[in-house]
Amino acid sequence: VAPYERPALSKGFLLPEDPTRLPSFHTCVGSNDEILTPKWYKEHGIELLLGTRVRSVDVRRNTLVSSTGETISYNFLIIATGARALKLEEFGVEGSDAENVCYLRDLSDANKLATVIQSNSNGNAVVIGGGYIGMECAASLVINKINVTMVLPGAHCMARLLTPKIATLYEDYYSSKGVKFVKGTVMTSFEFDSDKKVTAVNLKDGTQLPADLVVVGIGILPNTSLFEGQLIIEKGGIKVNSKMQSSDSSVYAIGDVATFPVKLYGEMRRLEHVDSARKSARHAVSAIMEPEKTGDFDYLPCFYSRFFAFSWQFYGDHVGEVVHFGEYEEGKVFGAYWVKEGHLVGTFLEGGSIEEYETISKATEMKPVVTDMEELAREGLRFAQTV
Ligand code: NAD
Ligand code: ISD
Repeated sequence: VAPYERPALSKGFLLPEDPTRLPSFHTCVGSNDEILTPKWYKEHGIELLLGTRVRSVDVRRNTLVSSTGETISYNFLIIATGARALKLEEFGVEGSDAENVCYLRDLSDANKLATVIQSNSNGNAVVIGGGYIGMECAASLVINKINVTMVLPGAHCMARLLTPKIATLYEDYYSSKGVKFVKGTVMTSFEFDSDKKVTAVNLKDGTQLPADLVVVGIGILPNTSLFEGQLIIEKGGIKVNSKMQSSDSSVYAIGDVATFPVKLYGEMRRLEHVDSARKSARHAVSAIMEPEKTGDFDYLPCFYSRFFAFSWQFYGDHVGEVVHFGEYEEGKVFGAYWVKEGHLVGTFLEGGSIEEYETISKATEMKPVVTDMEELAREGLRFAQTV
C-alpha cells in the first residue's frame, strides 16, 4: 500500500466499533495536510513502486537494485527505511511465528492483531513490554473486552520517559480496568497446543500466565543494513548533519533511521517518534530543493501518546531534576518539568488543550531560568504561560 502514518495502528485501528482503516491514515494525515493516496502520487508525477524491495545500494555509483533486478539511479536519495520490531528470538525465546503471537509495526501486523482480537473476546492476553506499543495495545485490548496481563522487566511502564509518579498514575488506572502488571521479570518460553498455538507464557520467576493471545512490544532496530560499510552509522542509525545529509552528500536520511544533531541535547540522537519523522522529512526535502534558504534542523524533541481517555505530550529533554505539578488524578491536567543547570529543559503535560501544548513547547524551547524548584511546582502550568 502507499505510505501511511503508523500512530493509528495501535489506537483507532484496533477499536471494536468503526475502526480506522486506510485510506484515512495515509501520509500527512497527522500534520493536517492533504492525504497522500496513490491517486495523489499519480497526479503529482511521482512514480510509486509498490511491492518492491531494494536489494542493494551502491552509494558511490548513485544506484539501487530492486528485488526484480531493476537498476534505479538517483541524483538524491532519501533513506526512510525506518526500523523493524525486535523479535523475542533475539532474546532466546522461540515462537514469534505462532498464529496468536502479535507484533505491531506495520499494516499486516495490525491486521493480524485485529483478527486475533476479534476471535478472542473475553479471552486472556499477555502483553510483553511496557513501552508505547505495550501501553497503547493493552488499552485497546481492554476496550475489546480482553483480560490483560502486562509483563515488564523494569519497575514501571514507559520507563524510557515517564517518572515513577506519572507512570504510577497510569498504571493505577490500568489496574482499575482489570489490567495486571507483572514487573521485574521477563518471559522465558511459551507453551503450545498441538496446532502450535500459544496457550501460556512462562516467566523467569516461575509464573505461568494463560494466554489466548500475546502482544510483543520490546523495542525496535533501525533498518540500516543496506548502507552498512557505505555510510557512517552512529547510535544505531545513519549519521546525518543538520541538513539531514549523510556522509555521502547525495544521500539524506530521515525518521527513525536517522541519527541527527539535536541542539537542545548538544549531541547526536536517533529519535523514535512520528513528529521527528514528519519534521526531518520536510527539512531534508527543503535542504535538497532550496539549499540556500535552508538553515540547520533545529528540532525540539516531542513525544506523545494516547490511551483510554488519557492524552499527553512531552517536549525537550528528560534530564536533571524533576518537579511535578497539577492534580495527579484521572481527568485532571497535570505535568512535570525537568530542570538542568538552572534551566527548564523538558516539560510533560497530561490532559492539556492544543493551546497549552503549544505553550509548553514554546516555553521549553526558550530554556528559561529556574531559580526556585518549589515555586516552579506551585506555579505549575502558569510558569510556562508567563515565560
Ligand atoms: P519501546 O522502546 O517504547 O518499549 C519497549 C519496552 O519493552 C520497554 O518497556 C522495555 O523495558 C521492554 N522490554 C525490552 N526487552 C524486553 C523483554 N525481553 N521482555 C519484556 N519487555 C522487554 O518500544 P515499543 O513499545 O516496542 O515501540 C516500538 C516503537 O514504536 C518505538 O520506537 C516507539 O517509540 C514507537 N511507538 C510510538 C508510539 C507513540 O509515540 N505514541 C506508539 C506506538 C509505537
Ligand atoms: O507516534 C509514533 C508511532 O506510533 C510510531 O510508531 O511514532 C512512531 C514511529 O516510530 C515514528 O516513525
